[in-house]
Amino acid sequence: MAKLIDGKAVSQKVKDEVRAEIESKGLKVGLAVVIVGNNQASRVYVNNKKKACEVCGIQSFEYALPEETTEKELLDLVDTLNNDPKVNGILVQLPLPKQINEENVIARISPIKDVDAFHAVNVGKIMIGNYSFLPCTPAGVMELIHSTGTDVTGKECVVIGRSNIVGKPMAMLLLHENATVTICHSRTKDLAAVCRRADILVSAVGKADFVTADMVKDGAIVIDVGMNRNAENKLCGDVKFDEVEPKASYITPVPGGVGPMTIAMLMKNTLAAKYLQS
Ligand code: L34
Repeated sequence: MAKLIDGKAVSQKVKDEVRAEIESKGLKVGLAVVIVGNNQASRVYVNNKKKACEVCGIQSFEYALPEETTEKELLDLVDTLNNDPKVNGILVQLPLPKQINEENVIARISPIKDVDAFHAVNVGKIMIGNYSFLPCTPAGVMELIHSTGTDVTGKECVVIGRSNIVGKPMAMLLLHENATVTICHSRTKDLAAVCRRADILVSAVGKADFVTADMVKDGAIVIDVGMNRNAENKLCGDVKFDEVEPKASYITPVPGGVGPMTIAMLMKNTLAAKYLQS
């Protein structure tokens, strides 16, 4: 029987710390949240981010733009937010409608307001190990691993997925803590065998029921970054929870695992941005 890692509780602790610091120092901190179009999941995530801002005493400024927004219009908004002193952090929720090039938008955000840590400058700094912001989802995963009392040093860690947003930075953060890291992807040969080596298995694939019991070593820590809908439109992760849970030592649920942590780390980054700018 695995112990469940309570992402809600760990994220609440992080948010409490952010709030306590903002209150005790009397800081004025602002986050601009930009959402383009009518993606339902994005709407939920953005609402959760706004709620978290309230909990932390961060002022949120929402910009909800229509589906047909042009790239130029969005880039102009980013310029305005870059120059607005009340805005310490800029978050442009992804994915964006297809007429807008995400790379161009990310590149336009001032690196000192880039609370997602998606800008090439911040990605580069993370790679060197000298960073201002950590990417929210991977940083949240590290917090969840720490919450189990596990020392990552020397552990075999396997990350499934190689996206710029999760897989690649995830591997880097594990490496910074002296793990032996393997990144798997769609071309990996004998994925199950590679995963079975993992003391810590992080799945960021985006497919329901992708991680099955035969891919998990007895006693492994299993972190599920997936955020999928199954056939009944129910939210579920990448991990076939019912069969993997008995083998794992610790496992994250979906919902209530990595998702809330992503948001808590965004709050932390927004506070860090405030310091960076003052
Ligand atoms: N720019 N785009 C940008 N930054 C990000 O960090 C994200 N991400 C991903 C999608 N696009 C982004 C998020 O915010 C995924 N993501 C995210 C954030 C929060 C939650 C899920 C994904 C979340 O709140 N999850 C809840 C359940 C939500 C529900 O009920 O649908 C949970 O408990 O997991």
